[in-house]
Amino acid sequence: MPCDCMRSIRRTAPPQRGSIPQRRRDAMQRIMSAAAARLRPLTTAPSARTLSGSRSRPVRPDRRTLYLAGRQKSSVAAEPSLSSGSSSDYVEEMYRTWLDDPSSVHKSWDVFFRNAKASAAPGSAYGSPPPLQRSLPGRATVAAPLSLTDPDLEKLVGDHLEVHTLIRAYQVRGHHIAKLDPLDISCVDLDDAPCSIGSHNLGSYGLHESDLDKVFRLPKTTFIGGSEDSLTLREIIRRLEAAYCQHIGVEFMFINDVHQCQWIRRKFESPGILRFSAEEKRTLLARMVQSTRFEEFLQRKWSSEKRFGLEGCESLIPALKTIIDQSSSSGVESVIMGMPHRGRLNVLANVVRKELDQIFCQFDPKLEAADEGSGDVKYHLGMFHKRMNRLSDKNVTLSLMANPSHLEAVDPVVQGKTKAEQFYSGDSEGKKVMSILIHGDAAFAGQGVVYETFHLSDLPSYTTHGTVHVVVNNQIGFTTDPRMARSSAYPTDVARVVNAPIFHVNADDPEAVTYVCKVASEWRNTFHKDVVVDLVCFRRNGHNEMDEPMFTQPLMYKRIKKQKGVLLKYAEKLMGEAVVTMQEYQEEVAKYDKICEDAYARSKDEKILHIKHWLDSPWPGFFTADGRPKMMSCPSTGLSEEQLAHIGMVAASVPVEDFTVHTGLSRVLKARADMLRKRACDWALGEYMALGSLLQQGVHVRLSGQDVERGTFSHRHHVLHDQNVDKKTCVPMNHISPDQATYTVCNSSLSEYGVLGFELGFAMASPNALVLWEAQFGDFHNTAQCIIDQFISSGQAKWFRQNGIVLLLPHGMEGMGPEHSSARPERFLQMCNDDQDVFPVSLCPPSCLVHTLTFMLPVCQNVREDFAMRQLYHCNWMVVNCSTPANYFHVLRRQILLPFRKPLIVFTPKSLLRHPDARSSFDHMLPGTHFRRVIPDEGPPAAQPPNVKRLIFCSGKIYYDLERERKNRAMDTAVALVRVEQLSPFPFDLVKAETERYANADVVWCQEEHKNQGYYDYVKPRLQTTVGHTRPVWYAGRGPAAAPATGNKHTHLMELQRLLNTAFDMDAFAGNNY
Ligand SMILES: Cc1ncc(C[n+]2csc(CCOP(=O)(O)OP(=O)(O)O)c2C)c(N)n1
Repeated sequence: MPCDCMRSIRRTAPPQRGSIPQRRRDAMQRIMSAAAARLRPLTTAPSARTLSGSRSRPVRPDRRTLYLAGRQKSSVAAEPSLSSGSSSDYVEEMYRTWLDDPSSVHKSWDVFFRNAKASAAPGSAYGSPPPLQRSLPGRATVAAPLSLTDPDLEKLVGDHLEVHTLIRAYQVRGHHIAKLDPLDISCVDLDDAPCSIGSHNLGSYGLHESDLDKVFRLPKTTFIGGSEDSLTLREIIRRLEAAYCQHIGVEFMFINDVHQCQWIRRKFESPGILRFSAEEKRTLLARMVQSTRFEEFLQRKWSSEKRFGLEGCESLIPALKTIIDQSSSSGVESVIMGMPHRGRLNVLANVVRKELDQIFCQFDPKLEAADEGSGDVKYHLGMFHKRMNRLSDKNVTLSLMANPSHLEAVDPVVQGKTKAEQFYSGDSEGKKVMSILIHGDAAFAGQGVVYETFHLSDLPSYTTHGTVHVVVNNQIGFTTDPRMARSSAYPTDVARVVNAPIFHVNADDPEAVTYVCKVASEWRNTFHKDVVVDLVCFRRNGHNEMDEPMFTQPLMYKRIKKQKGVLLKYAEKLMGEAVVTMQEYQEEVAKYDKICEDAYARSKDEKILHIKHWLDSPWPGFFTADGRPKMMSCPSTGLSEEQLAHIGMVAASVPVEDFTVHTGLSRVLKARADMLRKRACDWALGEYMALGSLLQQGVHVRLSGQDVERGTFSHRHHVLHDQNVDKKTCVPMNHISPDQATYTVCNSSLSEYGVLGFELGFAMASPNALVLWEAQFGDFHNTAQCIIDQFISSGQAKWFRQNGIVLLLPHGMEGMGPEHSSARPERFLQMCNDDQDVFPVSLCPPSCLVHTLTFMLPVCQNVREDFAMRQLYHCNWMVVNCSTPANYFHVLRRQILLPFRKPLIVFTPKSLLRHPDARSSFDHMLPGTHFRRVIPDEGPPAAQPPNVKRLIFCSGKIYYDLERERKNRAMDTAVALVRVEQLSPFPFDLVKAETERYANADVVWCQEEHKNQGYYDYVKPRLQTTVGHTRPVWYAGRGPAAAPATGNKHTHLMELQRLLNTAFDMDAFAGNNY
């Protein structure tokens, strides 16, 4: 019968206190059966010992896999095998020796065997035998098969094996019965992965109550003995239950590394690990006071404001502080954090230490915003702060990254920024810079980007050498129960893909939380691998403070209402232990309350809100003190002939000795050399020149994306592979000059969301790096749409931070079908912030403008540049579609030579990569040259503008089709072709000059994309604004369509011809309504 909506109780009613739920008992029974199947008598007799339980599986002797019921299978390939017989051989060996001559074995073994033979009273057989590894002189190391006729011996050895199995079962499954849930409503559905451990289940292991006081030797795979190597079964079980079944549940036995498993076992099994000094307990109490009273303070002052409080998981604050303390003590100097809404203000206040008055004034609705941009709600803002860590006595920089509502989207961004900080500080092993990611349980399980981010964690160019993940597992996602929110037992199962240990902990036990966090940071700082802390808690209020949780989770919330606050519980515990007095506790509370009250009073003096005070990634020295660009100009982006020739030579050669490249690649390099002799560049060479020259200037360049090293279209070849030696590679770009910056070019995992987020984070760390992400084909960017919408296009407006990331998006209708054709320019253009209806004269100083018939125009080149700069400065991002290698070269270099940073979206070509006309002469790349926002027609039309009947504006590859068609039709003087290379911000000034030059021509926008796609919707109103709505703007292109392109080559070509016909048909628009 389904239970009432107590959301976490899964398929069964809540367990009675003190009793073991039937479900668990069944579960235990089942696992026992499985384990029983592994147990055999020491003889190799084919019949397995019959043990209780009915669902045992046969075990192949050559497979060391522990078969578990249901979906969880645990590989123990890396574990020393219990069934390998090493310990049993040893005992047998010992017994045989003892039978021969009792004096030839250690005294303790002698006592042991004599007692055993005499069926000693429980507990009295033991006489502390020597360690297993001690070899016996003169004894054979491999015992001949012993025919065990002595039933006592058989039982003795069998019992030892069974005890070992029992120990192992606790290590594998102890977390299943740990008391993790503060509400005790059993949130984890382990029906399919049951557990059979505990003293009441001895029978499943062939053990009996009478064995409880017998002494058993401990295997090397446990540390419960501390300094003892044997214990009674009763004590073994007690210690295992203490280690694995209380408030900490450790999931780690899937890890394929014995050393790492042993490390974890030692950390959790060693006796006395949870002993805290009085001082440590008082510090922990003080942290709990801060965490709890902060939320209470906000609630008192702003009871009707959303703050996504931490109530129910107050121990998150000591958890994070412990991780930071511990990491700082291990040498970490910078911690970069990402987290969602829940408890964020608390983390800002009590972990990052944002001034409380700055937080409180965010609640004041009357304060005006001082900065440009939209700003963001207070629980999304970021922060950067350097402070002294009291435990380590060292400085540590803490950054909490700003993030959007989109849960988990910030994960890869944090990782990218962390990687960049590691890179720039030469921290190649992650010893100085680390990341902490905080998650909600529903989001951690549900959002695919979590998985994508985990998969970056061990890739050479993406690893941050271990992240500590902390899950605020309040067992609910908005109104949704875990049973509806995930198919896995725990919300943390995703972390298993990278062999990260998972430490579940009852968040109502602050000491257990603190211990687990200590171990987690030690793990990270020892193994430099990811680790997860799962804080099992509850959410005292609704999703936010205004939300009524009883609508959907009535029973859960009835229980929550009765739940005592964790601070009070912990304070009472410490008072009971005489660690603090009531008075001391109350003083601690009063002290923190006063800090809040004082800050509140100060916050009232604030008149203005500054978003820039919430910057998570400052760029010291890049801007003026008040955050402005140091100049408003951009130098020429051209290079000297020598530089071009030198970089070209590198691009056309193999700069190392004894390196065999593929013959096909030799041809590519030779073709490059031939081109260079003609002082020309194709697309790949233009890119080489841009990136290489920036490296020469000391600018780090990082190009990342799927297959970018070779290039999807096999045109780039930035990494050469020796054809004879495995993994021998050469990156010629790193051989340009001895003092150059490093070039990082890296094939990424097959992810867009995760990898683009990562690169965005990387670009955040420094303005002096060119960070490029290339999509395999432009349309694949849509799986990273959240990074584009929430961070790239709007990041500066929301969070006052700039970013110069470059997106390279292969685009073009080439008959390849609906996919692989369109990078969806319309989407990027729709998000541009320039006003389609306003000719931006306000960007020009009045002295630089002249009146034309319709508008004021900037007059001279300097003024034009200033206009262009101001336009760029005010835009949210730049969108370009370059038609020549030279222009691509300039726009990449401009990205770094600009005095500010904006994201750059580049639609890049496919067939143009090898198009013989899509070449640029060095002349267009020399000093004095620059990126051309518009490329006017420089042929016959420009010589006789009045004769031109049609002015066609276009962008990208279609230019070459139009050019060919114009030639075929001999219409060189009648039709002018003008390329709009920078689509956004729209080059109003240059476009206007063209429309005025060809005053007799009708104005056409031509594109190869469908009418409802491409550039048309963006360009049309801007062209109309440019001509003051005095002339029609006609369209030549494909009609509207749902799919970006046809899958039929013939149709594709027909469509192309049709649009070209329209473009050159002088009567095409006659009589049409405008
Ligand atoms: C990608 C995304 N989808 C949906 C939402 C709407 N949303 C906000 S909070 C929330 C529940 C999150 O649950 P959980 O991750 O467990 O965190 P909690 O709020 O419980 O702390 C949802 C669905 C969102 N913010 N982001």
